Amino acid sequence: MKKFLRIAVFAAALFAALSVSAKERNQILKVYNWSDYIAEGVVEDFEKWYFEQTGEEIEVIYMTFDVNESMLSKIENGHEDYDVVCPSDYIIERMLNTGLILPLDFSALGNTPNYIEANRSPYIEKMFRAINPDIDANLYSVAYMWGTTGILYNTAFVTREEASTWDVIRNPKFSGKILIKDAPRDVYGPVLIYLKQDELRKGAVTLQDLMMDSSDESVEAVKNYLLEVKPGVCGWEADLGKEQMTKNRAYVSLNWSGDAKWAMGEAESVGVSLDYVVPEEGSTVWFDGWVIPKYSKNTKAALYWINFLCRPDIAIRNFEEMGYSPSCGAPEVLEAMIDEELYAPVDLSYFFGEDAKAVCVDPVLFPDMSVIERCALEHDWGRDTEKLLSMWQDVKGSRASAATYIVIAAVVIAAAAYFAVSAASKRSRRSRKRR
Ligand code: SPD
Repeated sequence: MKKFLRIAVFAAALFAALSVSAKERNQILKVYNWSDYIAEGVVEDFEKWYFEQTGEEIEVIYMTFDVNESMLSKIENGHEDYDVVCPSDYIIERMLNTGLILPLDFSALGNTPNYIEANRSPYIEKMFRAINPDIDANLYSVAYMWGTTGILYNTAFVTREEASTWDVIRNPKFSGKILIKDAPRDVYGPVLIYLKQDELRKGAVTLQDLMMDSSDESVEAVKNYLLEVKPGVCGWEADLGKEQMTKNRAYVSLNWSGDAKWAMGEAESVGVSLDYVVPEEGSTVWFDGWVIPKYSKNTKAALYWINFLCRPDIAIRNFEEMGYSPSCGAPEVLEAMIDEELYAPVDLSYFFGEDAKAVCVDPVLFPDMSVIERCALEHDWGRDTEKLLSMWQDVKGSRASAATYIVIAAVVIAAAAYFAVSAASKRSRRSRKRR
């Protein structure tokens, strides 16, 4: 009986494997997205909706990443055939510049409503145009979520004033309780803004200048600053920091607004009070957007995927579960976010149009224009990116120090000497026995 069961399980597994591999490539959609970045059930609902719209079956193969650069390298160097991926602004810029992404062909949508064009926010449109002055990024990519980079802090230990400067990550009061995002560009920008605050105030440089500044001098300055910060850091995290904050394991986290919003909600339910602020010196504003890489093998389903995520009800579901601000500028999205009991009015006309001059929405998600004005978009560094990644390794210490190499070499030499001596003594014992 046991044998029969084993054969049956094997046959079922083989059948499942064969039926997946028997699928035509145009029945498969390979999606590559950030981890923790989509609400439960959305993938399955897309599969059903695609069938309703086109009469064609689709199976989504959903894969995730934590770091922009590792995702890019799979496409740039590995030529992986992902159909649709979700990089951040400066990576979209790089992909545009290097011809790695395809223009969006809306005619592929046939009679399906075009939610992408119907719900574009004027702000997102403008920011996407700023990605590359020569090529309109709106023709190649569609924003998914957006936000700011700032400080998430525990209000029981950190005051708002203390959190309102980037120097909080070097404040000895919070040593051992500081988390830093493991995202080199998102840390480099704010730190450089902090270091250059006097020049910024005097107007000698602009935020935009700093976003392009990959000079040796600036990279070195940021590196030295981060080396000073490092002893107080309890983690360089890609996704786990938000949870650490809700559990009181860290008090200060250099983080994205979406993670902050999620953590603030979770923390409240366990009696921990967190808040988020964009430091006074200025910061970065970022966008993650969908693009279709040139190695895509199913551009039609990829476009449908992007279109589905721009449907207001889907945008609301994703926002409610993930905590990230949707890029969809539909009135339903604004409506879903208004809470007059919880929030004071903010001016969101920049995002939702003139009717949104004073709306009661969480400012962590949709900051007032005054905050946006002190934020800038990151830009691609081209070949200098290597410089940044190498600085990051030096700071985090993943590169072994000279001392580590000396210790390893000493252990190897000692082990080799031990084996050589014991082999020689065995040989001499054997030859003595023979005699
Ligand atoms: N868990 C999903 C996180 C996605 C956040 N993207 C922000 C990128 C900023 N460059």
